[in-house]
Amino acid sequence: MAKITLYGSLRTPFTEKVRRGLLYKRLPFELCEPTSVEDYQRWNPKSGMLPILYIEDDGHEERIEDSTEILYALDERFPDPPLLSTDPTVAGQQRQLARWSDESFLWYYLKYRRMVGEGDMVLPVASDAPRTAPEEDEPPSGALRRFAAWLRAGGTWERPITGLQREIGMRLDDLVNFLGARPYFYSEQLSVADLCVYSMLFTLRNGSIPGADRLVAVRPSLVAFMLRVEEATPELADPADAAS
Ligand SMILES: N[C@@H](CCC(=O)N[C@@H](CS)C(=O)NCC(=O)O)C(=O)O
Repeated sequence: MAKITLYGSLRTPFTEKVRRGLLYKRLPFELCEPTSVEDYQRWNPKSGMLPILYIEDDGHEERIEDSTEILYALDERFPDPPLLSTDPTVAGQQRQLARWSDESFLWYYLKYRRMVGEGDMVLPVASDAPRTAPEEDEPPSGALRRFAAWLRAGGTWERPITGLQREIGMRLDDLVNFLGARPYFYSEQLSVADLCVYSMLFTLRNGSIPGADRLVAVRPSLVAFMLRVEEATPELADPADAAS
């Protein structure tokens, strides 16, 4: 049996996505969360990015990075249950939605960070680890700040955060439409698309962007979808539950 270790912070959608993928496939694994910025480079010397998955089998170690790529690699290696439909048209839709979800929600998150003046990502580490406070710039004058806000809002007086929430709400409506009456996106079975969408909704629900938790909560079909994914990916209470 392969030894699987997932390195990454559970505060990010990317690690949560892979964790759920492993649970769905009932694969036992160890989770190691970073406690310092150095852990990123140590666990992934190639790019310094987490999550990364190590699979050790018969003395051979494979390292896979990028959460969605990890899911595809897991699916090739442990195909049951599959993470893509056997129908190539549906599989194409699932791949496309996975990509759309990864890109669009990250884009909104980065937009929010820029909006609050924290453009550079602070690497997530376990909450008890020491953090360095970002250096504070001189605050701009009142008139300049108002003008910058007006520009950010596309020449309207809508507060930037309200505009962002409105845009995220529209993306969530897109998801409601894509899902329709099916239990999962484009299929009766869970796929890579569902794990990608779930992880983004999970992060929105956890307050990564102010007000986004409510945007999810007021869309019952997305709330029910999240519950369905959680039920399909229960924790491995005991190694005996795991696939052999
Ligand atoms: N596309 C990657 C994104 C992962 C990612 O952005 N990880 C961030 C933490 S949230 C990271 O490791 N950043 C390290 C760095 O930028 O040096 C994935 O899906 O895994």
